[in-house]
Order: sequence, then structure tokens, then C-alpha cells
Amino acid sequence: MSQVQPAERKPVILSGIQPSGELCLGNYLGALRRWVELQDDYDCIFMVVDLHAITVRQVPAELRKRCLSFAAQYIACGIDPKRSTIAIQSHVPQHAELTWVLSSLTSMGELGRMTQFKEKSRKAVSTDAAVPDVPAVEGGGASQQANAALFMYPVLMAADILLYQTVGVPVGDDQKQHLELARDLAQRFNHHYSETFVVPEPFIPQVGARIMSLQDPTKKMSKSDDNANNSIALLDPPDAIRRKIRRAVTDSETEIAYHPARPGLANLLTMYAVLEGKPVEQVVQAYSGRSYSDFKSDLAELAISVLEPIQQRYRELMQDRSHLDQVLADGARECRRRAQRTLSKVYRKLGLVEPAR
Ligand code: ATP
Ligand code: LTN
Repeated sequence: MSQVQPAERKPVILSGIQPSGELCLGNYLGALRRWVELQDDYDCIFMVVDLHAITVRQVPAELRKRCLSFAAQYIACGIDPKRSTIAIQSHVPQHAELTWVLSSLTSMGELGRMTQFKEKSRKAVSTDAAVPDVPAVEGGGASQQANAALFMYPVLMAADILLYQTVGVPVGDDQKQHLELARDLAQRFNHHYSETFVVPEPFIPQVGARIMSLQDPTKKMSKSDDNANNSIALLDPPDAIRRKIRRAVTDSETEIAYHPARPGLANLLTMYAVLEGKPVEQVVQAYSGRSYSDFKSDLAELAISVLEPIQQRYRELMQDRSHLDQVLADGARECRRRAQRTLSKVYRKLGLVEPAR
């Protein structure tokens, strides 16, 4: 008899966010908002990828709190635990196990070419991605001090995705290269050992896939930015949102228009358009002839109107710890069961001896 549960017949979507820093509007517009929309048509798994977060040194007590807070923010944003599976990555040991297997099919060259690795390892010493208590290698650059997990990061991400026969991965633009590796690894394994993994597709939004920093619009908005003025946290109070948007860097022009050469304004227009669910052109038209300061204050009120109900639900969820624990325990159990099916198949195909029952 088939073991397949009805919910699993829908195509699988999986995505995750690392619990580092504070979830920001970039994460919401580029990823979380899409996750909410996909829940009806797909069998969705959303993870708090804590094993990815330790590629940068974390304060243990804060990491612990943040994992729960992120799961609560997923739900507050509209992820429904009755329709979607929410889990913490480290609760599902198969992720680390498949990573090891996939690393044997990944070349050092492929990992060394990853943009995120190049950027994060270059800044390893200043961003806590260096290994503590290990002296610098003489003649080696800063990247030599980066921890090896930072290098392996994309392989763990591929394992997250491939364990569940995922067809679509809703992420922002910055994850394209990592997803390409997940696809290559799926194809490589299938080719060498026989058809095992679904080859996943990136689901990247057409607008909002790359929200930029408020103070430096040439760089992406990021939740673990040292300067809090660069990003809007989902949990920022209204006054902070107003202040950050008022101070956002624009340009010395006066007319509101969308132009890549004016990246600060283009970014704010994009944020407005995605928050309001309208095309950018319509927003530009609505503000034609009006001042930057009018536009900025309307954008701030719009962001507040979207974030306030999320913050309210978040506060309620954080007061019911046992409900949150239950959601995560159910999610982990479901993920372990499904992940083990794939992992057992992989071990068998590799030629590893099955344990006697
Ligand atoms: P960190 O700064 O801690 O490395 P981050 O803000 O880049 O984190 P991630 O955990 O790397 O966030 O990404 C979570 C999800 O949010 C991914 O799908 C990523 O593509 C998306 N995302 C992150 N930043 C942006 C952004 N500025 N615009 C659109 N999507 C984004
Ligand atoms: N690397 C991703 C986070 C991530 C992820 C995943 C995204 C880890 N595992 C699986 C989608 C699917 C990032 O956004 N930094």
C-alpha cells in the first residue's frame, strides 16, 4: 500500500532563513511574503536554519531565543502551521548527514567560487566568521582564517532542499548561485547512482528580489548589518520605521521617477510597490509632482500598516510558548520521517550496508 499522505502529493516547496540578526523588510519582501502565498498550492516546509547561522560565531543564549523568535515571526507573517510544516533545521539530523554525502560530490573549486563565501570569508576576522584561538597562517590572507563551515554552507543548503524532493525554492536574488549548486548536485547524484533527487527550481520574485540598504543603496539590505539604520526590522516600532525611512539616502533631484541611476529612490519605490501590491509605474504616477518627503512619509505609514498586525500576532505567539514548542515538535517529527526516506535511499545507492532490523 502507498505510504504517501494526501498532503505530500502536492509539489514540495522548501525555504529557510538563518537566525542571525533581526528579520528585516528585505527578508519579508524577498522571501517570507512569497512563502505565505505559496501555501495553498504547495506542500510547504519552512525552516529556521540554525546550523547555517553558526557559520558566524553566535552568542548561545541569543541564538536559542532567536530561533524561537524567528519561528514565531514566520507564523505572525502568515505561515499557517496547519497547512505548512515549520521546523528547526538542527532538529532533523538527516540534514547534516546528507551534507556529508553531498560534499563527496562537490569540488573545492565550486565552493571557492561562491560569491557569498568570497565576501564573507574576506571579512572573516571582522565578522566573527574566523575560527577562535587559531593563529593566522603566515602569508595567508584573511580568508584563510574563515571557518570551514562557511565554505560548506552551500552543501548544507543543497541537503536541506534535496532531502524532501523539493520542486521550488522561494528565495531572494542573492541565493541564485547556491541554488544552482543544489541543482548540479541533484543531477550529478542522479547521473552517477540513478534517479533519486528532484532537480529544484528557484522561485525568485520579479519585483522585490533584492531590497537595498537604506543608507547605502548599492548594497543589499541585510538582517545582520552592524548599522541598524540600513534596514527595517519586522519588529521595529513605528517611530524607528519613520525615522529610518526619513533618513534613507536618496539624491538631489526633485522629481519622483524610477531610474537605476537613482538607486536610493528606486529602492524606496520598489518597497512601496511590493508592500502595496501595485506595479512600480503606478506608484511613480501617483507621486508625480509630489515631494520626496511626502513620498517617504507615506511609505513609512504603509510599512507600519503592514508590520503592526504582524507585530501584534508575534507578541501573542511569544506569550504561548507551549503552542510554539508543539508546532516545532510536530514539524521536526514530520521532517525527520520524510527526510529519512530519502536518506535511506541515498545510503543504499551509495553501497552503505543497511543496519539489520
Ligand atoms: P545575513 O545578513 O544574516 O547573512 P540576510 O538578511 O542576507 O542575512 P538570509 O538568511 O541570508 O538573510 O536570507 C533569508 C532570505 O531572505 C533568503 O531567501 C534571501 O534571498 C532573502 N533576502 C535576504 N536579503 C534580501 C534582500 N535585501 N532583498 C530581498 N530578499 C532578501
Ligand atoms: N542560504 C539561505 C538560507 C537557506 C535556504 C535553505 C534557503 C538555508 N537552507 C534551503 C532556501 C532553501 C539564505 O538565504 N542565506
